[in-house]
Amino acid sequence: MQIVTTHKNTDFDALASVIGASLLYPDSVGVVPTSVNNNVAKFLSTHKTAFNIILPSEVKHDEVTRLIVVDTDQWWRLDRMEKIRERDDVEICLWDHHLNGGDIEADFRCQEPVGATVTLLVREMKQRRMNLNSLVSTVLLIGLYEDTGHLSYPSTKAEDAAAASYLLANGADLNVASFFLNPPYEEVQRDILLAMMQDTEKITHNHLTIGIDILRPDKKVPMLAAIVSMYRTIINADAVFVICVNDEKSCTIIGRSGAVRMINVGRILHQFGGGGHPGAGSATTRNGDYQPEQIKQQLIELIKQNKVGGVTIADLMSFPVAFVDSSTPMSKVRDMMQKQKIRGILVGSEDNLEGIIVLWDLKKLKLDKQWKSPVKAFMARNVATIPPDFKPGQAAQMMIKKNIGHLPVSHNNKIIGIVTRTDIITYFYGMLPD
Ligand SMILES: [Mn+2]
Repeated sequence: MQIVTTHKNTDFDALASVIGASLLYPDSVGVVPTSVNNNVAKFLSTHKTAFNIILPSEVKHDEVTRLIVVDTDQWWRLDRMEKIRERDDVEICLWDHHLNGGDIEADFRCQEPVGATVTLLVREMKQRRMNLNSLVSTVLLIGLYEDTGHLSYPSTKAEDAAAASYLLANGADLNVASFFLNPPYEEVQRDILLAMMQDTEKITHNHLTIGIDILRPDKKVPMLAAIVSMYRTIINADAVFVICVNDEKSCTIIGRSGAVRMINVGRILHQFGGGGHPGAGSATTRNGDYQPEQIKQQLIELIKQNKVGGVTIADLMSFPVAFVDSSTPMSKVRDMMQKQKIRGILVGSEDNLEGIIVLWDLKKLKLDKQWKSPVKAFMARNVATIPPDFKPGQAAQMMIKKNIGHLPVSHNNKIIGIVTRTDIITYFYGMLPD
C-alpha cells in the first residue's frame, strides 16, 4: 500500500497536493487528516467521492510500503502516522515548499521555496506530459491560488504563474475556484476582527509597526488566518502576530508580514516550533509551558533581536551633496545641473537647509531675464528630509505621499546626503546604478 498524506488543519494547497501526488504515484491512495480548514471541508463534502481518498483511521499501517508526504516536513503535523515513523522499511517521498528543516527524513525529496507545493507537482506532471481533467486542474489551481494569494504574495515565483497557466490550459474552472477561494465572511469572523482591533498593542521597532494581539475565542474560529491577513491591512501594520488561546494547554500563533525583507514571520515562528514563509506563518504551542502573555513577551524580544536589518537609506544615498547660496542666479543653477549631471541642488548649507531646486523647476522660467533671478525665487521651501537608518520602502512611501523625487538625508540636524526616486527604483528592481 502506498499512501499520500499531509498536515493537519489541511489547507487547499495541502489537499490539492495530496490529490496531485496520488496521480503521480499510481496505485497510491490519499489520506486526508480529520482536521481540515473550513473551505476544504466544504469542498470535500461535495467532491470526496471523486477522488481516491481515505481517513487516517482507515490506514493499515503494517501494509504501507511507501509514504508520500506533501506540504510539510514535520512528523507532528501528520495525523496518526507514528506507527510508520517507527518503521525503517518504509520508503518516504517528500514534496514541500516550506524550508522548515523538519524531522522527516526522506528517501526522495523535492523541496524548494516556490509559492505552493502544487507548483512542484505540476512541474513533474508537465515533464511527464500528463493530461489532467478539469476537476483535477481546478483543485490544483485552488491550492496554488490560496497559497500565493492569487499569485500576489511576495513568495510567488515565476514558476507558480507558469503552473497556473498549465492548469488553466487543462481546463481549470475559475468559477468553481472563486467559489471556494472567496467564502463570505460571517458574523463570527466579523466579531473576531473587531475584537482584534480593540485589543491591538502596537509596538514600533526600527521604524516598523508591529501589531500583537491575544485572542480568547469561545469556540474555534474558521478562517482565522484570512482574518489575520485582513486585520494587518486594516490597522496598516508592517506585521501582525495573533496569539489565539485554544485551551489551557495550547496556543496557536498566526503571523503575517507585509515587510518581508525586514520581518520574516516564518523565521520568527520557527522559534515556537512552527514555520512558514517570510510573509505568512503559524505555530502551535502544545504544552502548558507557555502562557499567552509569555509568548507575547517572547515575540517582542524576537522582533527586537531580528537583525535582518537589510539595506538602509545610508547605503543608497549619494554624497557629498551640491549646495548653492540662495542668491545664486538661476542660470548658474542650470549650468551646474548640466555639468554635474544632477537633477537636484540644495539651497543653503549642511546645517541650514533653506530649500531645494530640481530640474523640473527650470520649466517655470518663461522669460530670458528670469535666468538672472536668484534661486530663492524658484526653490521649494520646507524640504522633507529622511534619517539615514530608514528603509528604502519608507523613502518610497514618503516620496509618493508628498509627490517628491528628492529626499535630503538628515543626521543630527546636518544634511549628509541625498536620495532620489531613481535610487529607490534602482534598489527595488535590483538594477545596478549606472
Ligand atoms: Mn502550502
